[in-house]
Amino acid sequence: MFKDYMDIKPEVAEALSAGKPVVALESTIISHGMPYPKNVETARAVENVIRENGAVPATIAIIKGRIKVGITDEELEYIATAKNVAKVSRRDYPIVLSQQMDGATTVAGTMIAAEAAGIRLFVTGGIGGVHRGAAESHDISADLEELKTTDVVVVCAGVKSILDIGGTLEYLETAGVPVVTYGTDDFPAFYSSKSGFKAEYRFDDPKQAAAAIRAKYDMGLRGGMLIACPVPEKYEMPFDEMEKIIGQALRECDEKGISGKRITPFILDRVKQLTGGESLEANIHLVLNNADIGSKIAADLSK
Ligand code: PSU
Ligand code: MN
Repeated sequence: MFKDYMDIKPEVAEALSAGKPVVALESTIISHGMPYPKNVETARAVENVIRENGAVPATIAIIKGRIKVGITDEELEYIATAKNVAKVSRRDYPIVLSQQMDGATTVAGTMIAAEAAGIRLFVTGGIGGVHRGAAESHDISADLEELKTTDVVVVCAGVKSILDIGGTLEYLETAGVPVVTYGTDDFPAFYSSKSGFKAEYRFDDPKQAAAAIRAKYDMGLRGGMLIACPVPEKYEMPFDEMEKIIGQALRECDEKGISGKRITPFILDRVKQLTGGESLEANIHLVLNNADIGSKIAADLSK
C-alpha cells in the first residue's frame, strides 16, 4: 500500500487527524530550483509564514526511498545539499522508491504524496506546463496531467513565460481544471503580475477560495484546482524584459541539446544569471506570498 512507503511527520499526522490546516510544499524548488543556501533559507521562511497563519507545513521529499511528508531541519539541509537527488514526478516514483534513492518532488510528485496523506492544499512557486514549441517537441509537463486527476489544490504564481502560457491554459481547460486568479483579473506570469492572459474566475479572499474548494470536494469532482497569485509588486519584473532574457536562455538550452526534465532547472539558473540574481529575489518573494495566501485558505477550509 502507498502508506507503507510514506513517513508522515508526527506534527503533520496530528494536525491531519485533528482536522487542523496543513499545507503541502514541494522539494524540487529546493534541490533543483534555487541555489544553496538561498533554497534552505527560503524553505524555512515559507514554513514560518505558514505557521504564522495557524497552519502546519508539510514539505514533501524522498529520502533513501522513503516518502517524507513533513521534513525536519536536518532533512531539509540534506535534500538541499545531497548529490544525485532525483527530480521526482509521477513516472519516477517506482524506481526511486524501490532503489532507495533520494528524490525531490515536483508539483506532480508532491500532489501524489499530498493526496495519499490527506492534504488538500499545496503551495509552490510555478507549475510546469506546455513548453513553447510543444507541437514539435511534445514537451508538456506531467504537472498538467496530475492536475487533471489528483485531488489537491495548487497555489502558485502563474506560469512562467519560458512556457507557452496560452497553450498551458488551453490544456488546463481541456483537462477540466478550474483556474482562478487571486485578487486580480490578470493571469500572472511568475516573475510578472500580468501575462497578457485573463483567467475566467477570480477570488478576492480566502473564504471565497475555500468555498469553491469545498464545492469541488462535495461534488466529488476529480482533479486539482489552480489558484494563481501575482508576485508582489515590489519584486515584479517587467514582462518584456523577461521575455528577452528567457528567449536567450531557451536558445542556449537548444544549442546545448538540453532536454527533458533538465530544461526547467537550466532555464531557471540561466535566467537568474542573466538578471544578476534579481529573478531569484522575485522567485523567493512570490513563494512567500503564495504561502501566506495558501495557508489562509487552508485555515478557512478547515473551519
Ligand atoms: N518552476 C519554477 N521552479 C521550479 C519548478 C518549476 O519556477 O522549481 C519545478 C517544479 O517542481 C515543477 C517542475 O513541478 O519544475 C516542472 O518540471 P517539468 O517541466 O520537467 O515537468
Ligand atoms: Mn518536460
